[in-house]
Amino acid sequence: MTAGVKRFGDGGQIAILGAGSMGRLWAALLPSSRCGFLPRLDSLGQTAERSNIAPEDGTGHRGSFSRLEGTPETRCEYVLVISASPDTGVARTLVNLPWLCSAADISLLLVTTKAGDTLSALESWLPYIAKDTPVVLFQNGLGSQQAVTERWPGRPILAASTTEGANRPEPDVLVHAGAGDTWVGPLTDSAYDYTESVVQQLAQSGLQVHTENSIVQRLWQKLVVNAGINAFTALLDCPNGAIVDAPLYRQTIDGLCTEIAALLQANTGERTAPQALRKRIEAVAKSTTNNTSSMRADVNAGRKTEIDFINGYLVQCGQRHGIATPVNQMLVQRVQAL
Ligand code: KPL
Repeated sequence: MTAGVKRFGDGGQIAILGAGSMGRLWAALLPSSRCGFLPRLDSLGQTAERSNIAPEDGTGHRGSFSRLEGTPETRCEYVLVISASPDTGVARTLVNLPWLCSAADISLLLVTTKAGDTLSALESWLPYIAKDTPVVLFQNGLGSQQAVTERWPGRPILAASTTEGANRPEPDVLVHAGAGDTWVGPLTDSAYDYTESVVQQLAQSGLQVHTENSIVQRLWQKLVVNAGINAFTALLDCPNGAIVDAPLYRQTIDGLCTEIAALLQANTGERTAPQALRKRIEAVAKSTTNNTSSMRADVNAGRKTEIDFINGYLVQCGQRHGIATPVNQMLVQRVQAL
């Protein structure tokens, strides 16, 4: 083993917190014998007290539970559809995963909750999970990652940025709509030594997973694209590719890119011309032309959106740096009013 590189037991469980599209995609593709979902304790009332799980104490004891009140007794079952390609056609697999019934054996935690739910989901589970278990945050946007590292600075916390496309047209069907790449990198000091090992574990899914030591920079790159696409698709209720011809987009995109360029420079030191940002946004809108963005899907399903962690995060950065952000503010207000 390379000095300074930490490995975690191959026999340990990979736990997934958040059974949305991204969580289900990883759950479907990682080795099923090692993988399972964690139920949301906070949505199950005071079950932690009433069941026999107890936070890690001095003796290293972490309890297990036979069944949490409200936890589905059955395994989580859904159909994974690998999108059609002319060569392969459509592949369908029935995926059947357990809800994990013990926190004692978790050697890697993937957090695929919505950005706004991340802190509370971790608040309820981390007391039961070993302090040296790496935690990988998959949230869109920025802001939730900082909240987690401020709350648990001593834990190995990593972030992932992915371009995998997945959606759930029906509750029990997951469509892997587009193959992409996933970058994983450390957020806290103690996470550096775990990065290679986490990347290797995630690569067992067969997806393209890479190490990214400047993960915050990469999260910013994704934020730029989400800030330029998601709110417009939600407001116009259209697929990604259709925004570029809409008057709302055409009238505001240059102002938006000017704001983002100034914020990028102030926060990361990166100097990119607003026109180059617009090109980047439109390239992604065109390459995902028929996709429903995550924000449009949230609005249409009546869920809370991630606007606070996308354009809302940019507004907050503007306030910190004294940079005016009228277009971002307009998008936040209009999405919040939907
Ligand atoms: O990441 C996305 C999202 O929907 O959140 C984009 C890039 C817009 C693709 O749909």
